[in-house]
Amino acid sequence: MSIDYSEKIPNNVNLNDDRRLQRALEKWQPGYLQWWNELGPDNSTSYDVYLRTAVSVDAKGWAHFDHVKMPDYRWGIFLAPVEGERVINFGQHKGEPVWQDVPGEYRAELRRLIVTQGDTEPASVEQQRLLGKTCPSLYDLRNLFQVNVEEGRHLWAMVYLLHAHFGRDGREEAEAMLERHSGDLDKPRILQAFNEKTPDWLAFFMFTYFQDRDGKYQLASLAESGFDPLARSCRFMLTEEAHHMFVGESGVSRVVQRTCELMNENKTDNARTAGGIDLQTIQKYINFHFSICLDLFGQELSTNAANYYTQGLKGRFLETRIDDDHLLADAAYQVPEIKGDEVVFTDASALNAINERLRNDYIQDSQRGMDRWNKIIRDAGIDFELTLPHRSFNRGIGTFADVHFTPEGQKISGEEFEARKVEWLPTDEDFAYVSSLMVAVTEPGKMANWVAAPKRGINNQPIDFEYVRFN
Ligand code: BYC
Ligand code: FE
Ligand code: FE
Repeated sequence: MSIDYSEKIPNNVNLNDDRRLQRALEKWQPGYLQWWNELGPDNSTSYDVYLRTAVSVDAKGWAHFDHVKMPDYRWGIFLAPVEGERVINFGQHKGEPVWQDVPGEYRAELRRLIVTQGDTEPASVEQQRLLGKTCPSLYDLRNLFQVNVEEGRHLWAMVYLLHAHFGRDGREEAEAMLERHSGDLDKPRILQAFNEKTPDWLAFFMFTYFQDRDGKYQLASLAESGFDPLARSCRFMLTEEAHHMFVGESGVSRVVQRTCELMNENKTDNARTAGGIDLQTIQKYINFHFSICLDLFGQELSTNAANYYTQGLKGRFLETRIDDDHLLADAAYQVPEIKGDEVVFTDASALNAINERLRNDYIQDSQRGMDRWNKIIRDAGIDFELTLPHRSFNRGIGTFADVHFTPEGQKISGEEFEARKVEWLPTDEDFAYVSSLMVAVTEPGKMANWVAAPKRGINNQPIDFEYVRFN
């Protein structure tokens, strides 16, 4: 089914057939646009950007490229199509047909999951608001805006579910999505990592590598939901998430590559002396972003997560590929615990450990990019290895909150952590240095000195294509 862009709200959910819902969403739309103008990409209103817009949800239609004026981007509502006779694959309703409407007894839980998911989307746009001013290239500027408009659409996806399935309190939650803001002292975003700053492009690449990857794992778990409209929204969102993570992985790759080039050309082991970002600083950024993203999975043992699972609302990553009974009543799963100065893994209820299992899937996946970045360093003949910090390092949620560990996983005192954190986390001075490199490069095909060119352009266009036209 192709999407009609002449409609006020493009959609593949037959919005025309439900006038009340259509009117409610049209009432929300001006507030959304106002939010985008005030807290979306700074100063971008007059730009023509080479964007990918979904014109339908099938394989051919969701990647249509053209120059679009940013405020004219059509945020629409797209759900992946209904799959014949889908059944719930886990929990106490296993084997029953999926729900097209919200089951009354799970209303509060579903609303909470949808609100938490929805809240992260505009938060990330707010966090990235100022980056356009200092883009390292037109190619990168375009990617930033692509990510931003899609996160805006992800908010639309969750707001649609709230409006369509939760009546008045759904509409109130949709309003509140535009009232909470990243970093706001009175009304912050719900999850802490979405209140942090994304002050420079190295942070942006880390964000899209690590934080959007949390999006991948959470969306994949919600794509298993017995509440079918949520599952189908998330399935379509996942197709876009892949590009966000590509921006992150290739972005860090290009920084690492440029750093190595500068080190070799200038025969130095500190790329800063050659105007690049030194490997130590890259490591500190990894330490920060990875550790705050581990918090996004919640506590190691969570009755919330156990309930969501048993109720059939949120599954595990690739639930149907897991070879067990999908009920987990008596199953065990290893979770970390602090015994004296050691972190040990002990058996716990697999149901209560659903968050921890997803975190482990995420950690494994995060390592893959690290391996690729390390190969670039090795191939350059440089003796340095980037590593993921231990799961206990710099944590704010769960077992490791309120205790202190080194990135290697050694328990230390709070005083020692305070004294040594300059070795592990970006300092004001590191941020100031990286920030000093952030100058806008807007000539087609040119790159800032601290980052290598991408291997290829977007949609087979050359690297020096005019991805953004300033008017
Ligand atoms: N910060 O029982 P627990 C994305 C709270 S990213 C602050 O373990 P649960 C994107 C928790 O709410 C994907 N608070 O929690 C990426 C609970 O509060 P109450 C976003 C936190 O529910 C980039 C208490 O601590 N989607 O899409 O099992 C760009 C006890 O915790 C945090 C989702 O997250 C935290 N980090 O697990 C754009 C999916 N962690 O009950 C977009 C929906 C926990 O004591 N969310 N708390 O008041 C969920 O499934 C769950 O809410 C969580 C938490 C997995 C996040
Ligand atoms: Fe998203
Ligand atoms: Fe994303």
